[in-house]
Amino acid sequence: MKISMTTDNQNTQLTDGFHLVIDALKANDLNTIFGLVGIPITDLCRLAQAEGLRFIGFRHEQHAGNAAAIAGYMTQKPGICMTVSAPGFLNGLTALANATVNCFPMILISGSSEREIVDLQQGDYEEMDQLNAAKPYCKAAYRINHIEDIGIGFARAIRAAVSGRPGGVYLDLPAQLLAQTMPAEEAKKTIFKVIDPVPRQIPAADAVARALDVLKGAKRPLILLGKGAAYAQADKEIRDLVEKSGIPYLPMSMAKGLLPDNHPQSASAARSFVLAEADAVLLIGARLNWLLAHGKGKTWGKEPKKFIQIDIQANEVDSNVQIAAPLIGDIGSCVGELLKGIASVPKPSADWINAINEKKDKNMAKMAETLAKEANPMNFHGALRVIRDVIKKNPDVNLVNEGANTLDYCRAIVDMYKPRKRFDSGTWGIMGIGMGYSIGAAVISGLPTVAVEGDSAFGFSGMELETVCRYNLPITTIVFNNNGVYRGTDKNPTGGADVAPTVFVKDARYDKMIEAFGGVGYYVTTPAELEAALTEAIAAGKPALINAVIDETAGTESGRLTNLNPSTAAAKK
Ligand code: ADP
Ligand code: TPW
Repeated sequence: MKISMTTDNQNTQLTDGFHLVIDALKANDLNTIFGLVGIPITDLCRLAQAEGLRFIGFRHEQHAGNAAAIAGYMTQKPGICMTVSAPGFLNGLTALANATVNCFPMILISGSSEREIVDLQQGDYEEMDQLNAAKPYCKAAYRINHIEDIGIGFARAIRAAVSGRPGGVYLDLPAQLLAQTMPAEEAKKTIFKVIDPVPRQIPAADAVARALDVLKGAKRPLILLGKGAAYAQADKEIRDLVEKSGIPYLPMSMAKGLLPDNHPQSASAARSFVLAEADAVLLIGARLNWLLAHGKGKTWGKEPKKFIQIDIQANEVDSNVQIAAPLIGDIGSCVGELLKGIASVPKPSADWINAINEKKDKNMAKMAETLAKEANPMNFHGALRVIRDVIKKNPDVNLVNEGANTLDYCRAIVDMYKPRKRFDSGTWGIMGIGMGYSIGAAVISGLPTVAVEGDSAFGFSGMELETVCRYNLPITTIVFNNNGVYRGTDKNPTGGADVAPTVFVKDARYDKMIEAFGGVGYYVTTPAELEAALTEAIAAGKPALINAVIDETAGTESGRLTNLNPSTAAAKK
């Protein structure tokens, strides 16, 4: 509130909605805005920059929203996305919904048109009832109508985003609100820093005892770490629990690196085996959704399982199968309580550990053989082998990953060594997070970021290469170019001029796109060339795109999700 805007007749210093919005953000250390300007927020974005906040402007709101979402995931503070009304808001809404589904805290702030005209549907510029449109797709939605409520409105939005299960919040700022004025001295009192926005939630003692009892009775225990565990920033407690219990663990894709993937207790290389064979499973910040086959069926084997579930959201329990021991609270507190009793839990038997290690050795040897093959043209495995090696040498790099085959193989092949370094398509399996997450991760961490992208996946956010170059971000985008969605070999069965639905322009020069904005483009066709380009690009710390030409016959339809892909019986004739 340094700038007094104007004075009224009595010479009282006045401030306005624009200033108070910025003050509310600053008071809560929300110092970065990802957004896209236009009526009515252009001046708000200008003012934010003038007041020392960082404003990162995008070419499409969905990617600004994705950047905010990943910033929220990395920091436990709500990421901030700012958009204009109706279409800008709707463009951002996909990211808000995706953040909510993934339990990432963010606030989508959109300007909105005149309430009186919108509500009577009299046809205003960018007319839309944004508040109600947002409600079904986010954790909470609020509108601030009066300038005196800006401080309290932001407090509500912040708390809703980060307390309990994190998620997306929509905050509607009518154009009129921004222009409202009030005495600056009075206004000062309305802005405040939210106290303890992420309160600890301590689990009940009997729930802890019940969980320990299940572990004590287990013959083949398993710990499953989800992205909630990574988000919780309880890295030391989780590592202690794994190591002190001696229980093998499996990380979900975004929990990779919470413990280094080469940790001796990682059962990743024996995933199918442990899911089928374990008799007790401790879920830490992971939901039994489709990514875990809903906790039942073939994946989970014949033996009945006993699940212990640590989660902050009580009604997540029993969502798909019965949970024997729910442990409700924040992960740091729950794991801390389990640690106190872990000495009373017997170590897993040598039989269980040996069986897992045997399976791991066998699968790793098989994978090593596949990776060692020099395929020409280059395939997914050849390319990912060198990416794995480069990441191992640069463990601080943020890795963003999307596509179908590109996602499945990269998750399996590229090891992570540090927490909250892997960001991917997540709970929805969404395409389009590539450049948004990369920009968010690079801006928040200041560290080199590598996006491993299917060529289709890249297309959803490709124009943000200009944003990457404009802010000179240390982002290297690798496009796995196999000429289409999944692969590039489909044919139009009619013989007509249109290509098949999954096919793109052959040998597209994605590397030239980044050159248009002043970045460095590489065109590579062998693993050796890819390794050299990636090493150079990471070291340079400048915007780069590597067009990695991949055998167009190498992918499978839908990657590993073929079972979810209905296909017509007629087409199979
Ligand atoms: P994954 O996709 O990696 O399996 P999910 O997104 O399905 O992970 O699950 C994350 C879970 O973590 C959600 O159910 C969410 O409520 C929970 N969660 C997030 N943060 C915390 C926290 N701090 N403490 C406890 N649970 C949390
Ligand atoms: C918003 C459907 C899932 S995976 C994919 C699409 C279009 C792209 C796969 O091809 P790509 O990868 O990226 O070239 P690869 O490695 O197999 O060659 N729209 C949205 N989300 C999803 N998931 C889709 C469409 C889809």
